[in-house]
Amino acid sequence: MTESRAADIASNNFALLETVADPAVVRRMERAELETLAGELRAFILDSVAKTGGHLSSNLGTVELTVALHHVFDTPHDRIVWDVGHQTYAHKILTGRRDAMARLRMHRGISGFPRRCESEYDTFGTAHSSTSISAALGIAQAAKLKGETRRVVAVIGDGAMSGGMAFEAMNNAGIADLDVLVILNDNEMSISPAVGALNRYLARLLSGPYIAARRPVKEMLKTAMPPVARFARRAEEHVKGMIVPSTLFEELGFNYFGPIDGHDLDSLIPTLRNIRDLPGPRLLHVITRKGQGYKLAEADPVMYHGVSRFVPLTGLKPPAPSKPSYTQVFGDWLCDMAAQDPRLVAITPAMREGSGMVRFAGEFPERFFDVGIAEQHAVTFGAGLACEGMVPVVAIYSTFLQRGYDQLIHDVCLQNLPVLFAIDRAGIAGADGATHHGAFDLSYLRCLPNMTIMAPADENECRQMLTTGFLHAGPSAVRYPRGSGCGAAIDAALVPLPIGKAQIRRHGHGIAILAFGSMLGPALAAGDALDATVVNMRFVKPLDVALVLDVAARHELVVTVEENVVAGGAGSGVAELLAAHAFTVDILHLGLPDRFVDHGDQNQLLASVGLDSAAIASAIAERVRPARPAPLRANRRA
Ligand SMILES: Cc1ncc(C[n+]2csc(CCOP(=O)(O)OP(=O)(O)O)c2C)c(N)n1
Repeated sequence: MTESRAADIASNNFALLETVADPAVVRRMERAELETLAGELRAFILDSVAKTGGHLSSNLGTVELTVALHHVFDTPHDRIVWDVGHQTYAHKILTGRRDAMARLRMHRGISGFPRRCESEYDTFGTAHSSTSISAALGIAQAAKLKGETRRVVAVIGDGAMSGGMAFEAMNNAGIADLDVLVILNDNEMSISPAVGALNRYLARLLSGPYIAARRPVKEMLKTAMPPVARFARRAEEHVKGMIVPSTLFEELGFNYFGPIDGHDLDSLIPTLRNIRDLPGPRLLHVITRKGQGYKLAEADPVMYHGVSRFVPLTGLKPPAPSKPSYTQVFGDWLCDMAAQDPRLVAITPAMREGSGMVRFAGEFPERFFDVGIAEQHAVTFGAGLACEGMVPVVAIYSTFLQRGYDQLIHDVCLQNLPVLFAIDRAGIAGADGATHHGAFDLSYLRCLPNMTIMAPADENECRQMLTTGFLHAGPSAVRYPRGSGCGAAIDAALVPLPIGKAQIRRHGHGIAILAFGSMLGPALAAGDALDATVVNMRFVKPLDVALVLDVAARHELVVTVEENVVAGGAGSGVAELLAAHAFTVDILHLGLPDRFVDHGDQNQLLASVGLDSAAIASAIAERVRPARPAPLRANRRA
């Protein structure tokens, strides 16, 4: 960051930016003003994210691209579809949400991702990657069917381009006869350095003779008026076919342009102008740098990918030592288990840092596989490894495992293969919001034959359960929440737990609370307040049948508590079990509601959905309070 820009931040000098009520103002701006606007926008993003936390590197990298897009395209009539959407802060600021950035990702504040309900400029809701080309094609197809004239642009990063959906959409786009512009924002990074053959190919495109051969035609295209550009394109295709191999994108039916400097408005604006009305699928390859303009983020884009609050002049400070997170517990267990068992291999779909695998990747590089943003492939790759006697651990966020669901059913469970799923961010994820909460995994896993599902109540139990799953002969899952647990000592030997055994943690009267995983702590507190029996269920599948039946027989009210939607969750499993044994007992299911929960502070959100100890106690008290003719009795219908 330059001295003057730092001074701008200090003096809050966003004079031009403050005149931008909507993108129409950007469209009217002169070239010099656009440069100033981009500078202010970058400073504003840095200043704002430093106060709220959020995605930083990716947003600093897309400032000029965003300015150029809103300058050249008639938004919102023209549709811009952002992939992942973590890089849309400049877009939000230019589309009327500058002041709202002060409450970015906070409860009742704006989301960190595009949302259709937030702005008409947010054409498609995202946060899971690789959807933009599909959505853009759908939008373009709808315009064609309705006879509407609008331009449609998908902006996708090289990381997101590695996802299967992006390939499926490209395959379709090549024959779809739709006018779609795909902008490939290539910064050679996913969250960590981008991996895979496509990434290597893009790097070759940048350095190879191909670029040199087509540069003169591209220069012409940059400055030409559209009719000339069309001629230039035909000429280029002719020349290109004779002297250079066509790009992968051209082979797929796209007209390929670039690569151009994505921080240079003099490249971006004329190029976008000249190609915006060309027919058919086009791909513009734009080169940007993550963290652009903020030296610390440029030097370490991984650390500055997602940040908490910090001071821009000094940068992020290493976090103060605190209780280890479940993610760290998993990462350490992975290394310990790998040291002991050479069959262990670990797979991540592009989440090395987030899933706590940096240490493992360093210590066991030959057994570490980052497969890119490719959850479906990650699961089936694991299945293949398991077929040959390896024991794969697929480390994956609950929300992203949703992408690999058929693979889980068809490739893993159906073949009863020993793949261990280490499912992080299970439950309320916090500031990333509805797209990232792990709200459904217990429901979608529980119905799968052969699956063993565990939910640890503390860090040590997490370690024990991972060992249990690893040594189990079939598919298994350990799901744990974001953040740290209760601070239990982490000293468990690598020995398995008895499968399907729960543990009574408190003996009480009248009420039995069956707590799953992260809910044990609040359930124990509620149990103290209500003198209730509290059970640490440990296993969601198989349930401890004998213990559940016994507890149900000895209490008037059975309460299930889980950090998963109530619908089809662990509590449903308990109800099904009781019904199967013809047991009648009053049951109360507590869990996540049947609606998408917004973003905000994790604890605040848990309280708001009734999953902290006070809310659990009051929900139970409420249930017990209504006058009932006689105390309910658990009775076996013989
Ligand atoms: C399906 C899915 N898996 C994983 C993620 C987590 N994730 C968020 S951003 C990101 C990297 C995206 O890289 P790229 O598209 O190149 O954008 P950049 O941040 O480099 O600008 C990943 C893996 C996700 N959002 N969606």
